[in-house]
Amino acid sequence: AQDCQVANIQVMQNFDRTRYAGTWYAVGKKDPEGLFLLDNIVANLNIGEDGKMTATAEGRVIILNNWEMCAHMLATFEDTPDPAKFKMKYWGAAAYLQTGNDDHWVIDTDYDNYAVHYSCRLVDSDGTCLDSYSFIFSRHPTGLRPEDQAIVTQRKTELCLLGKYRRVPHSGFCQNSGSVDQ
Ligand code: DAO
Repeated sequence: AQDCQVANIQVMQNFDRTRYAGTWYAVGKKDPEGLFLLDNIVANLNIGEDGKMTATAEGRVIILNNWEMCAHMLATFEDTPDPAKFKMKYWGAAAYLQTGNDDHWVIDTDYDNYAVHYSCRLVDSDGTCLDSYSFIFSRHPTGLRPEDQAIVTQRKTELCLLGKYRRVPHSGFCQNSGSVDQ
């Protein structure tokens, strides 16, 4: 059973950042307030020679109400005492894109097929999360393998976010068009 307390959320045990590195396609997303990345979201995670994790990411966004583009984002990760919990500082390659400092928690991954990410931006006074976002990542842009879907559904339930995700399409937008800031 889950009590929806942010402090009680279970994260990946014995997390291995080296195996987490590489390309992940967002195939599902629970949006935060003031949603930013819409779809065609691809993250590339790197481990530097100093062992620190960094990322580049791209995704389709709409800014200034009506301007559709492919956002190129950069992120650095600060370690915490829990190896699966990071503080992620992110900014856009262009100054008008979103910047922020969010938690980046790896809830579960098999490293080769799926990963469940979670970030709570605002903890309520009762200990539950008031504003969260979560990515379901796949190594495959086509989506999750059927055998991974049950475990991902279980993790969504434990995060108290079951039913709050949407599918993230990959239409090739960030390959084919729209990049004004690279
Ligand atoms: O879409 O509103 C939103 C939340 C996403 C925040 C931007 C994150 C950019 C960096 C992503 C790195 C992914 C590992």
